[in-house]
Amino acid sequence: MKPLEVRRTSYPKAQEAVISRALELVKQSKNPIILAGNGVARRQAAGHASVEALRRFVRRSGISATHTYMAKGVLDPFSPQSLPAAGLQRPGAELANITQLAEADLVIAIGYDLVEWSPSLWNPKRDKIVIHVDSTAAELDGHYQPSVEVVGELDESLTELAERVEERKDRPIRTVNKPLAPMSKDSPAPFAPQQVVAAVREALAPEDIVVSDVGAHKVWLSRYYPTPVPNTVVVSNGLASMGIALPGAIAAKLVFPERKVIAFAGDGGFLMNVQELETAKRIGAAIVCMVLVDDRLGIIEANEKRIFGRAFATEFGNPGFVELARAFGIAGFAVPTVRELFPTLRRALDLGEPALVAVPWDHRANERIADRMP
Ligand SMILES: Cc1ncc(C[n+]2csc(CCOP(=O)(O)OP(=O)(O)O)c2C)c(N)n1
Repeated sequence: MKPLEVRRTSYPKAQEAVISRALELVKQSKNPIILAGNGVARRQAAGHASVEALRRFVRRSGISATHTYMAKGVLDPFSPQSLPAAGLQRPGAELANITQLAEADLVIAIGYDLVEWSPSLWNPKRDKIVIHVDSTAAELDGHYQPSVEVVGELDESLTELAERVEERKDRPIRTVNKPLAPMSKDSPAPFAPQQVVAAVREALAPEDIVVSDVGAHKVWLSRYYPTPVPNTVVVSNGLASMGIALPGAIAAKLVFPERKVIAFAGDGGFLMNVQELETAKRIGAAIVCMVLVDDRLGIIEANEKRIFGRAFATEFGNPGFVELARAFGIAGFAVPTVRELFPTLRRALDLGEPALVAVPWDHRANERIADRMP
């Protein structure tokens, strides 16, 4: 039986008058901001034309931009106009880092999915003017009542907006995307999230892929992993199902066999679908599973402590992950010091067969997850 043919819906062009109205609102606004969502990267059939057009719109308008975790790669991470990613479902948490969003009078939401990151978190007082730019009409919500809906093919609408927006070079740039302070390479285990994320970035080329699981590690990866190429960081946010990293990485490897693929998972989420190591071995999917070992459901523990002042039953015992990998017939690596993390990752990635790297992970940073980023 042949697989069904992939069919692509094409949407009509956005109305001229609507685009003009949107640009008028941009002109009148004092503190506009762009909030890009995963819709910008989803329709790869357009060859990332939407991403190119979005980046041009950002550059020409001079407006700073943030994006949700699931939209990693849609903005140029090295542009001073790019703000940190947002996606943690906790009031105030991301606004502490993205003050421009807190202060904005106008939000241009592009390809934004409100299920991923609720508008109540960025528009708590419902006082922001919203421009909705997407291929379909807005899903309405008390905190998401667009004044204008630019509905049409995203790449076409963005090209039009980029072309016609007033070119500005005088807008304030207050980026907080500072490079990370160098950390001692000699630190013993467990390793700080920033160190681990930096090692992953160093080990992978821009086109390579990371599939994240769900937990505190997802937040650290989304915030600290510079992503120049769209669809190279796959994050399950919004409904956020744990257990996605390992099967997701196998799928990514099947689609892009020439790219390196890492499954980036907490110990809790990894063990939910650990049986898929057998699949990876059987079908020869050369993925690398990074298991972030902290013997607890990290984000849940941090939330319980914050809300109730203590945590209940969030710690658990783990199997020896190196032995577990070997029991599945795949290579397993331990990483005793952070200095060895990068070379170990490289070795695992170069094996050409599935491998597991057990990474001692410092969960203490989770308690500061809602604070301003260093
Ligand atoms: C299938 C599923 N069950 C439960 C949850 C709720 N949940 C979200 S994060 C989390 C803990 C994740 O722990 P771990 O995988 O160890 O990652 P860490 O937070 O330590 O980085 C839980 C239980 C979920 N998102 N998905």
